[in-house]
Amino acid sequence: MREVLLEEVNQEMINFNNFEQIILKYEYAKRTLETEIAILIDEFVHKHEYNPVEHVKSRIKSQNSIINKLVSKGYIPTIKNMKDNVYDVVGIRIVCSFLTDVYDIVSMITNSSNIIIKERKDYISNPKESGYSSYHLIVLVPIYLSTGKEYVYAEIQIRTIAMDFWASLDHKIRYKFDNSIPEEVQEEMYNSSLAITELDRKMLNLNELVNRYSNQNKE
Ligand code: 0O2
Repeated sequence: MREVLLEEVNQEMINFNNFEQIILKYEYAKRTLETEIAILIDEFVHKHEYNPVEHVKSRIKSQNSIINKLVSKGYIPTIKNMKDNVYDVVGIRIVCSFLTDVYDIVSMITNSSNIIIKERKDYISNPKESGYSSYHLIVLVPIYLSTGKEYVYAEIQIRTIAMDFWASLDHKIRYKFDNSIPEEVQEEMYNSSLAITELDRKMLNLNELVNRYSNQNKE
C-alpha cells in the first residue's frame, strides 16, 4: 500500500470544500434506505406476527472520518476517491434480538428488488481478529434526482443486541487509545467476544424453549 504524504492530504483536502453539496446525495440515499428497510420490517411483522428488530440506527460518516479512512487505505482524500472507495458514507445498523433474526433480516434485504447487493461480509461465521462479530451488506441504493436515477453505496450492519454491546465498547476503546490498544485490553475484549457468542447461543436456546412451552399451552 502506498503511504499518503501529509502535503498531499493538505492540498487535496481543498477538494473537499464542496463536501456539503456532495453529501446531499448520500443524505437522499440514507432516507431512501431507511424507508425501504422500515417497510420491509413492517411487512415481515405482518407476515410472521413477530418483530425481529430491536432498533435501527443510521448515520452519515463525518468528513474527518472519511478522510481518515481514505488515508488509512492509502488513497488521497478526494471526492472521487470517496465515491469509488468508501462504501459506508451511508451506514444503517439493524439490531436484532436473536442470532436467527439476523439471518432472517439478511434474506429479507437480499430479496428486496429495490436494493442491489454488491458484497456480503459475514463476520458472524468468521469474526474479525479483534473478536468483532456482525453481518455486513454493501449495497447500492437508487436515488431519483431531477437529472435522473443514480446509485449510491451504503453499508448495512446487522447484529444482535449482545454483538452491538460489544462493538460499542470496542469502538469507545479504539477512540480512547487512538487504535494503540494495550495488549491486555485487546485480550480481554477478545475473551469477552467469546462470551458474547456463547450468550447469543444461550439466549437463542432459551427463546426456543419458551416458544415450545407457549405453543404447548395453546394446544
Ligand atoms: P465507523 O466509525 O464505525 O464508521 P475493507 O473491507 O477492510 O476494505 P472497511 O470499510 O474497513 O473496508 O470494512 P470492514 O472491516 O468491514 O469495516 C466496516 C465497519 O465495520 C467499520 O467502519 C466499523 O463500523 C465496523 N467494524 C469493523 N471492524 C470492527 C472492529 O474490530 N470493532 C468495531 N467496534 N467495529 C468494527 P469504520 O469506518 O472502521 O468505523
